[in-house]
Formats: sequence, structure tokens, C-alpha cells
Amino acid sequence: MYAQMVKSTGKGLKSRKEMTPEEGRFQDRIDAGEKIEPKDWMPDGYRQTLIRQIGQHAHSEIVGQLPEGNWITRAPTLSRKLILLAKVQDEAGHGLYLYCAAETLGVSRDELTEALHTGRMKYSSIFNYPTLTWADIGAIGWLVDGAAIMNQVPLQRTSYGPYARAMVRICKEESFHQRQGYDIMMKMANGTEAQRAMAQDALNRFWYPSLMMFGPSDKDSVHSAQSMAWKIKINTNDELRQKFVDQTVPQAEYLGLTIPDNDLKYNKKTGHYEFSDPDWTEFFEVLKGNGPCNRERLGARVKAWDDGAWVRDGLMAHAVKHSAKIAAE
Ligand code: FAQ
Repeated sequence: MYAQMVKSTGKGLKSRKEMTPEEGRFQDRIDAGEKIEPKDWMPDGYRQTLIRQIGQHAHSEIVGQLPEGNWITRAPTLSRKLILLAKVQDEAGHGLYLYCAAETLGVSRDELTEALHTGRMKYSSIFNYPTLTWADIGAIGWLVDGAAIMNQVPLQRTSYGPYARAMVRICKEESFHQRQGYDIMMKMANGTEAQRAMAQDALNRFWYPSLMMFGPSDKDSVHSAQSMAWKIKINTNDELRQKFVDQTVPQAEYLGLTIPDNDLKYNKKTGHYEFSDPDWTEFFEVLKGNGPCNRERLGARVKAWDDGAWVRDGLMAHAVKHSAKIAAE
């Protein structure tokens, strides 16, 4: 179902000798830490890799509204409802900044949307899991936004200017999102027996899918080497996953909740936690479209797009009338 829309090099890294003079000068700029801007020359693979990553990122923000949106009408208090509404609205904004950043690379918003709807582009695996209880909203804020921040903070230093700048604002907002999630978890973990059990259950279900957000292990990561040479990615998938575990385990301990991993242990020598890998077979199945909610999520996006056709048609008709009026003046 999910063939990739655009392939980056996929052929391994070019040595300096193999690079054309233009590619060599481009790599020098990257190595010197310069930002690449939309009108600058760039290798086609760099452009295509960015379109793939930024587009996938944008789609994730948009599809990511669905699991949380599921709880807006059922939030336990008016205050929680307002906060969740604002958070979901922020995610829509993040999607828009990212689509704009992708557009600077010469791809249209319609092309990206079409690629998502026909399964040629991906969105984050995490959003194919259901939100069964209110505690899941806490777990998403705490773990999913926590993982998103861990991945996105380094992306503020990514080599492509428009992407790096979009990340600055997104990261600020994601920090609030993470706090609201942790705040929900604190309330639940310190609540009644039933609430505590709900919080533990949410952690049990979201732990491994959150670890999967960082992508396959480094040995299976197709794009990391080239993306890191181009400074599109700053860290490998495993580096970020480790940082996330190191940050999150003490937070779970503070909540009095148990990470669902019997092999989790702190290694004093390395200063890092050792942990079990997620089930990579499950991860690749989700990527193929076979996760618990893939069909539902994509179906909801396609329906929203079709239902909104009259709004787009109306806006286009208005724009045509408006420009005709200006031309006649
Ligand atoms: N899900 O070679 P790599 C958020 C694919 S934002 C689906 O390692 P790469 C905010 C990958 O595309 C969350 N597919 O790939 C929020 C490739 O397939 P392809 C989104 C995945 O690109 C919170 C193949 O596997 N964040 O959550 C995933 O170098 C709460 C091989 O992998 C971003 O997108 C996955 N988890 O590294 C919203 C951050 N992982 O395309 C609402 C930007 C890998 O060749 C509520 N993206 N794949 O067919 C990145 O940093 C990178 O793209 C990675 C993957 C790290 C995700």
C-alpha cells in the first residue's frame, strides 16, 4: 500500500571523487554549516529526500489530529476540553507550516495530499493506534509529543532553511503539548485505583509504538547515512530512541508507573538505560497499511477532503471573480 512517492539516492553515499563540481560545492556548504535556501542549487536527491521527509512530517501532524480529536467531545472537564482543542488546533498549524516548507521545494500541496490519499506517502506509524481511554490522551502528550520533540529539536539545525525555521516554532508548541500530557498522567496516576490502572494501561499500549516513531534500527534505516551527510538528519534513529528512553524512564518512575519492559535496566557504566526493541515485524506491518487503524485514519482524511470540496470550489470561484474585478478596474 505504501510505496514511496520519491526515492532519495538509495544508492549509498557518493565519494568526493564521484561528485560533480556542483555537488562538491553543495557538500562544502553543508559541511560549513550553511543553510540551503529554496532558490539555491541543490542535488535532486536532496530535494526529493526533503520532500519525502517534510511531506511525511506534515501528513503526520494532520493525521495525528484524529486520535486526539476522538476525545474532544468526551474530555472530563471543560478546562481539559479547551486545552485539548487548542492542542489539536496547534497540530493543524504545524501541518500547515510544514506543507508550506515542502512547497518551497517545488511540490504543490495538492500533489502531497493526493500522494497521502493514494497511499504513496506515509505518515507516522504512531497514529495508527487507537485512543481507547482518556488516559491515552495523557500518554500521547507525554510519550508521543515527547518523542516528537526529541526528534524535532535537532531538526531546528537541519540544513534546509525553511524546514529548520518551521521547527523552531513547532518545538516551542510541542513542549506545551508534552506538559499537558504529563499533567493528565499525574492526575490519573495520583487518582483512584481505576484511574491509576487506566494510566498504566495507556503506558503499556503506547510505550513500544512511541519507540517505533524514531524509525527502524540504524542497521535497517535506508536513508540515514545520506540524510546525515546532507544534515537533513542530525542524529541516527537509535541515538534519538536512546535519548528518549533515558529521559522518559525517570518520568515514569516519578508517576509511579512501570515501563512495560522486563529487561529495562540502568547501566551505570554507560549512563544509559538498556531496553527491549519494539516488535519490528509489527512496525513494518503498520507501514504496509496493516496497523489497527490505518484504514480508518486514511478513510477519515479522504472523507474530510471530499466533504470539503465545496469550500475549495467556493474559494476558487471567489478568487476568480475577485481577480476579474481587479483586472476590470
Ligand atoms: N512511521 O530510512 P529511515 C508528531 C519509514 S510528528 C512511518 O530511517 P528516515 C507530532 C521511512 O519513511 C511525528 N514510516 O527513514 C504530533 C522510510 O520509508 P520510505 C512525525 C516510518 O526518513 C504529536 C523507511 O521507514 N515526525 O508526532 C517511520 O531517514 C501528537 C526507512 O526509515 C516526523 O516525521 C515511522 N515512525 O527516518 C502530532 C519527523 N519511521 O519513505 C499529533 C521528521 C521510518 O523510504 C499528536 N522525520 N519510516 O518509504 C524524520 O525525522 C525521519 O523521517 C524519521 C525516519 C526519523 C521518522
